[in-house]
Amino acid sequence: MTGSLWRDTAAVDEAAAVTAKLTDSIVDGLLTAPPGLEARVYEAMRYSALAPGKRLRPLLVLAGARLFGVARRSALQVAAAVEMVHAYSLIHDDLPAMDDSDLRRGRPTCHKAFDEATAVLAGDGLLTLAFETLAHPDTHGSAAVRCELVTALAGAAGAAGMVGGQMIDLIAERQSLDIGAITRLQRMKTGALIAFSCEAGAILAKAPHELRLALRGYAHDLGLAFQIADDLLDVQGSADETGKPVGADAAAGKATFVSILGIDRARAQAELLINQAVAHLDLFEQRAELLRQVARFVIDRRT
Ligand code: GRG
Repeated sequence: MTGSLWRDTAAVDEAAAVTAKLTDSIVDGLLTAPPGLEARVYEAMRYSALAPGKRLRPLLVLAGARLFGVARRSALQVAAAVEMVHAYSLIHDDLPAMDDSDLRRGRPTCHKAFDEATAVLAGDGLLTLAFETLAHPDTHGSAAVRCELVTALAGAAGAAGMVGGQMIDLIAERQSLDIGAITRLQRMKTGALIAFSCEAGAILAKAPHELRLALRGYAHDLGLAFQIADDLLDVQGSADETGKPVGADAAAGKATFVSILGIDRARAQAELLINQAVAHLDLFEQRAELLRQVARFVIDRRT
């Protein structure tokens, strides 16, 4: 089964809209503010985690879980957890000590809407709540499965994954990296969380190793294609569409896939990666059609 790469726009858009609604309702429930003064940090967490975004990682969790018939509640708990980790990373990335950004998801960044200290705490609160959510019995009846999810997300989000990638990214502002080093940086910074999202359904279903490996292969190529699309949007997109400042990489003098390869070759590389990603899904046959469509969505997006 090779699967059509003609994007069924309506199917993906509907799946994305349903995913966003369901995931946001779980996050909303988890972020009910208590009556004390600490309500302010809940408000900041809600402001960022419920702001309009693509909810791509939750979509990957739900699409992956669907391959194995995982219970909806389990998949949604994981979708909410991964989105909270993503939201935390955006809050901290926007801080003056990092990217110093004023605009995110079409709104003032968390530290602009609140203040820097509150934004740091809101990120910390979202990160820790994500792990509490994975460890909750609603996520899975088996403690071993919950533990595996916690370990996998910690690996993806920590110094061997997203945090390590962000460290390299900060160093890249002062030191030029070649394409191999940039590829590694991006696999860690954005690819690791995308890979966790793709594999989570297999963990929940205790799926055979070879199926998990196939999803890892899909995620590996998808993550890089996502990053190239992001680099292209930074050059060709507008702040109105993306909801964040564009041209930031060039302004910071950072080497990206686009600055090294040029627009046409970067676009061709993203297409190649998407074809490779989809090829990993052959053994799931028709059941993986949504994941195939999501792959297309990732490089066709304007936001
Ligand atoms: C601060 C530990 C720490 C990590 C930050 C992911 C990250 C690391 C920074 C984000 C900076 C950035 C713009 C990276 C490019 C790729 C990316 C993650 C874009 C934002 O993700 P989308 O496009 O955003 O999925 P939405 O708003 O749609 O959820």
